[in-house]
Amino acid sequence: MSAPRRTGWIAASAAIVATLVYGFACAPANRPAGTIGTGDAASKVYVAPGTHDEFYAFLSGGFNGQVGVYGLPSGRLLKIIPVFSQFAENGYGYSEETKPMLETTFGNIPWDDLHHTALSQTNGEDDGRWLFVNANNTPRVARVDLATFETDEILQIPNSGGNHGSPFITSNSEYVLASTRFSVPIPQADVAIADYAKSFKGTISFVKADQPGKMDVAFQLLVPGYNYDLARAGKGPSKDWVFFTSYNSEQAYEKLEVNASKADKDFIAAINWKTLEACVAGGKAETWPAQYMHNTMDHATRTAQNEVKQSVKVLTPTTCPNAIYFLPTPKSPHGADVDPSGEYIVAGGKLATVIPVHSFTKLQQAIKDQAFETTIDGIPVIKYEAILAGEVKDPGLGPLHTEFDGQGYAYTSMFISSEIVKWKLGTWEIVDRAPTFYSIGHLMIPGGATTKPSGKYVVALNKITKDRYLPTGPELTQSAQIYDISGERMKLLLDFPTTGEPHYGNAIAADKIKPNQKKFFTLAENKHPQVVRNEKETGVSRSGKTVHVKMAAIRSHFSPDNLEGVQVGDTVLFHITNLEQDWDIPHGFAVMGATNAELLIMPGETRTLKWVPKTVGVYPMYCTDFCSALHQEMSGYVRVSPVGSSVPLKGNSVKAQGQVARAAARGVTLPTPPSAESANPHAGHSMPQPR
Ligand code: K7E
Ligand code: CUA
Repeated sequence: MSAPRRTGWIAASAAIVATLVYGFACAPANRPAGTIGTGDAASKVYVAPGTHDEFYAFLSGGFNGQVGVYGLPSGRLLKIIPVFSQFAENGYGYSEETKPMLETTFGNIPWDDLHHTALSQTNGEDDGRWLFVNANNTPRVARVDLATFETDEILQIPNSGGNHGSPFITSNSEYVLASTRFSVPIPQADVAIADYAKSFKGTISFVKADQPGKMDVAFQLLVPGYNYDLARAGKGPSKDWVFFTSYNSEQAYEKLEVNASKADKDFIAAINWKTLEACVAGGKAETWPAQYMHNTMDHATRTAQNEVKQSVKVLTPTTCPNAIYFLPTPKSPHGADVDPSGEYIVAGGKLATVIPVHSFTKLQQAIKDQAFETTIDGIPVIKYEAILAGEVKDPGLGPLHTEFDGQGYAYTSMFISSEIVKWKLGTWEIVDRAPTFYSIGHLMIPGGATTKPSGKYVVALNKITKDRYLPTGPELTQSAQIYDISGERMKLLLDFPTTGEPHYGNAIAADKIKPNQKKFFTLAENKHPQVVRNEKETGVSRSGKTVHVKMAAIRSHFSPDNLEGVQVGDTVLFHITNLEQDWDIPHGFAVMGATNAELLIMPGETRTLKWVPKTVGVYPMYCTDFCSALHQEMSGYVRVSPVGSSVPLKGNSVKAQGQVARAAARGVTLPTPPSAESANPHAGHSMPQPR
């Protein structure tokens, strides 16, 4: 039996079993795989050569610590943005300028697990300035600048044991949220794990986010020792509130699979951040010592720098009353999603048999009426019935996450039954369901987290790929699928593979991002201490065992391109400035035997590669990015002599020779300033560039 047929049969029988067991109320007949890849579907995702996609999609890369940028609807991969992981392809985390971005109080960490994305918002709408992402393992949030598509800032989160419920954003980008996935002793201490219930706590952090370079933990709220999972900020009437799911209200610390799944309900924590702000302003917060790192990219030098912060403001539910309430929610909830109107809070109870929806209006009334069933650590627990707007019955198995189309419908991912379920807000009736291939986690509608979703497509972000693509050994690609949701029924248009494992993602109209693109860095504004603004400023110098090489890169040579007088054991720092002032002309740099990655140097910037030669010899170095017809000629040598050698330190200059060659090639008379390169958009493009 062929693989596709076998899988088809398995999927069909799984659907039958699910239908038998759960008797889907309004389940339409399962549609055959024939809805896939029809000519009509193909034309809907076809973006003709030379034309652009309508949306940018930013999909988290999960365990790759990066963000994949895709065009929608084509699913074409446009860029990988390294955030928490080193990226040898462009030297992120390897160059001296970017290494500090990965610094933490635990040391320099080359990796993290990136789950969630949040685009900056103004008045509840995506504004296209920044993308925020979380590091799940070593708690951090990062800001990506959408003018450069580069990581611009990373803030470590103190008093946290894993930063999963993050970085969801408030509707004017006031705060990004960060909750601790694992409760831990706070502050950290040597404590018996069996003392979990007594000694372990959670924190919910509010990270000030509205000014680039100034992210900071404004305050933290100390909460009971549960697992805090996901979050959403409110919008419209609920915009001063944020909602966090929690599980393990059992406070189990071993065999969580069983012991954290006992209670019928856990909680959504509803928190009024304006009230917390007022408490901080009123002096109710305690200042606790806490060490955490703040890394920022200095835009003048294009060099990351570190600051260690020493304290954090902490509030508790008793020092700041009326700020947090628990909403009972079945069962081990995962996602908490707020509809575009801000009225409905939808929970994905991963073990629940319904999708519970809470009403923000009812929540306000219940608080007024004090409709509480109990209080936990100073947190009133509101009666379930008092806040429930409705339940979507028999939705399928394993509801996780919900997005909204802005037309009154919600779309919930069903992890176990591998499907998207479309249902109507207010009546809670299921109106459509579509299979996903396979095991969908998050799903994403462009603008689906805002007050104005686009309602055109939903993208399924799947955990398991199985037979969807050509097999690639034991490890298969991850997978996304795009569905047309402009009609009554969802229609699968396209599968596309993703880098890493996508958890959440966001998509935004390309028009909100495209016009702001930085095309190159202005050389005249480059304040890097080792910058060269022309080839005359290049040179080599020694200070003890450190050799600084100030080098220029311009089509199609390095200057200097030959170095002598370097000795074994020297720390050689190649500071390379790309003198080009034109779009899409990076130069690369690599030297044989360097235990490091390459550099990829953008026009107008300076990047530094550190190299410690261990043996004598003559080492080639070269440009790694096919930048012109004479790219192969863009190379040179470093001569490495024994320690104490009398070979003088020197670098030649190829300025004259290089300029003559380039001028001759273009029929220009010397002298030619480097900026003349940009006057000719085709300089160096006389042949196709195999990249
Ligand atoms: Cu559901 Cu980490 Cu958002 Cu993955 S989480 S799916
Ligand atoms: Cu510069 Cu190739």
